[in-house]
Amino acid sequence: MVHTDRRPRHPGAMSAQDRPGRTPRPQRAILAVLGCLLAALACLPVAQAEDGYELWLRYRPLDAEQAGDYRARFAQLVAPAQTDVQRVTREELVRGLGGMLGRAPTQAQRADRAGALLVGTPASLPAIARLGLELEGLGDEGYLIRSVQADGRAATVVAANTDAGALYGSFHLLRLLQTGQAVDALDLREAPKVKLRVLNHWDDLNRHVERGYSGQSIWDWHRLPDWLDPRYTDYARANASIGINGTVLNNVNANAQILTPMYLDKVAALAGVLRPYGIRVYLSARFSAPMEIGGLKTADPEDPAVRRWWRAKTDEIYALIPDFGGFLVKANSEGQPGPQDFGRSHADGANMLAEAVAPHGGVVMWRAFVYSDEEPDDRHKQAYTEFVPHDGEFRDNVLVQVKNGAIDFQPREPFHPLFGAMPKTPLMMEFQITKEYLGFATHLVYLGPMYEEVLRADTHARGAGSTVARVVDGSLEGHALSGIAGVANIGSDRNWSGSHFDQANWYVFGRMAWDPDAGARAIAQDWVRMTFSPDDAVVEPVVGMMMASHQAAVDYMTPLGLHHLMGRGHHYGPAPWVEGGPRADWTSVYFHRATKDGIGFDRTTGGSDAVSQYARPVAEVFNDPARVPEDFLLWFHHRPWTSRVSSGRSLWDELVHRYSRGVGEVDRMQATWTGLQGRVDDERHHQVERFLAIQRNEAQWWRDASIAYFQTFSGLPLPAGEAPPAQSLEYYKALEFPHAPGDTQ
Ligand code: GCW
Repeated sequence: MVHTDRRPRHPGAMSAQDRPGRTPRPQRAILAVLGCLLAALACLPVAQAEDGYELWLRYRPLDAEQAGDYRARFAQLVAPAQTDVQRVTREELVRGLGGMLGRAPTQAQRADRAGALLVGTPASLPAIARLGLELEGLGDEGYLIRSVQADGRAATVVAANTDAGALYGSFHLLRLLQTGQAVDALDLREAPKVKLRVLNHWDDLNRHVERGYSGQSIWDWHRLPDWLDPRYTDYARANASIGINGTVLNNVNANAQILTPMYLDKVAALAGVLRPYGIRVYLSARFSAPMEIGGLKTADPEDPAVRRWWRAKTDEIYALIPDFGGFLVKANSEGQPGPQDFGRSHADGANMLAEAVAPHGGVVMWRAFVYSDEEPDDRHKQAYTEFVPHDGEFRDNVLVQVKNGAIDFQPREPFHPLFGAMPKTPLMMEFQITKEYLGFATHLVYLGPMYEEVLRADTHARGAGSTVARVVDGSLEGHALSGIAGVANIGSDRNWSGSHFDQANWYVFGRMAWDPDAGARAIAQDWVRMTFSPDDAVVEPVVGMMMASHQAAVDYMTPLGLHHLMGRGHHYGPAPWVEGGPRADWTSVYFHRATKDGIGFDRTTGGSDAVSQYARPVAEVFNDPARVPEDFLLWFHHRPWTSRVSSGRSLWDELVHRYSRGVGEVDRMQATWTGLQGRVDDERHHQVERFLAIQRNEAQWWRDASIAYFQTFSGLPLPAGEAPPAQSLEYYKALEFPHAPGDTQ
């Protein structure tokens, strides 16, 4: 990426001694010897730093045979660079093709030989216009990639209606080469199914990142706007390569200062870096900003002065950033201010902001992650209870942003009952990419299977096949606006995400936001090929580890539908014993409800009745202990310790079995990874190996602490062959982690 290119020089490149020179003879001889030495050195394989900075855009030289084949296909590049987007597209192609094929293609204004690559739009490149391709239906971000005859010669074309489409198509073409695909008969058509594909940074202005485990915030606010860290460009490249087209720069627990002129200048500078890559910036707005930075006495959305303030503020933002995306808002949730503070509804609050951004084409993403302080009801039910009555009241540039599950990004949650329950409102998915509840950045947990499970879940809102994906992409109810957000795992760490494997979660988020029907396994295969090695002997075992990793973490942390059992505040490690404190629904005991009789949260019709928030066919399944997917058994049911589960074991024995199974899976991951030594560069191999060792220890800790604790309720012995916890329950309870990363401030 933006750093010294340490690739070995291409053997054919001319060096000083090859050139006809005028140097006197004796010196020439010495220089010739030196030159030969230098040339020899240049041809030695130079170890390339593999510190993870380049992500999946490494563009390492391909093997000779493949490179030769591709080189003939991409000998000449015809890609205009009249606009910023066109310029970065061409730069990326030159960088990518040059890196992989050993030499950059020659560049030309028009194709005049076989093996040209034409990139652009009918407007930007006459040769593309002449091809008469069917670009209708590709919208303003889609593209096609096709092997064609252009003016009688074999060529490859990446064509789109817009520059952004051509950029996305170019990244796709590079991916084909990175993953070793045949390129002689290409005929690909792609358009994103979801309109807004957005990262949410939970980054504070002092560079602390809430639930961030990869260093400080990537945004160096203090040095902005004058210093534009090259990382911003590489961040934009990485995002564009997976189709992300928006980013919310600051934490939803927002500081109103981001809306002051000083910070807006910084935001505008970032927007300038991201714009050529098709990425719009958005900001989290603090609802009480008119009082905090506007000098008003109220932030009541019905107050004319408040409305005027937001309109003026919005106009000010658009004057600086004409393509500003809009606002993300966390309101009346976990102590954040909101319209309810003034007796108004979520719709009133959202609509006020929506009205301000509407003339500029902006949107409001209003979060549904709400649960009230006073509300004694099951927290699972509260978002639905608060939002469903307002369906149909939101302006048409408002999206309601819903977490994948009803509690809070737990290791596994059933899909949120709001999906399918607000047909008149575009519902945006909010996934968490940062692993707040899944081992921070040290545990290898690939989130692809979890995203896939949620997106493919059937809400039955309009009969069978009404998947969450169809709700989110807008097709179920015919919404033009649609969106997916991911809480970013990006920070200042050299490898961006805190660990090499956490890069895969950023990657899969983008790919699934573009196509919610994409498969987690295929995406993992692409990622491994691009990030580690195209060697099948690496790809298959690594993909195997990744695909098993989410279930493994669920097993060793919260099996059978248990949830919210982590340490208080920082959320690090097991703490099923957490009780007391400011609110019951911030404790573990509230969620697991273990007693001498059994364990689990009764959300059936006889319990909190959360099941009834789902469409009838789903509710019936969840309500029935014999039919509910076992992965959600204790999410919806309180079950006796001795009741039988499908394996034939008692619930207690199954619980212990699953805890151990999770730990066992980490053992297998370690063995697989150790076996890859020498096939993966030492630098990354070593770190992953050490992180897996941490994960193994912590998996054991989760198992042991949880079993020691739950055994005090079940009173049952461990099944035969199960090792007792290594330490006493008191030992685990006494552990403290005062400076665990990512905590709220
Ligand atoms: O997951 C919880 C986190 C909070 C977070 C909140 C939210 C930004 O523990 O740190 O605050 O959810 O999503 O608003």
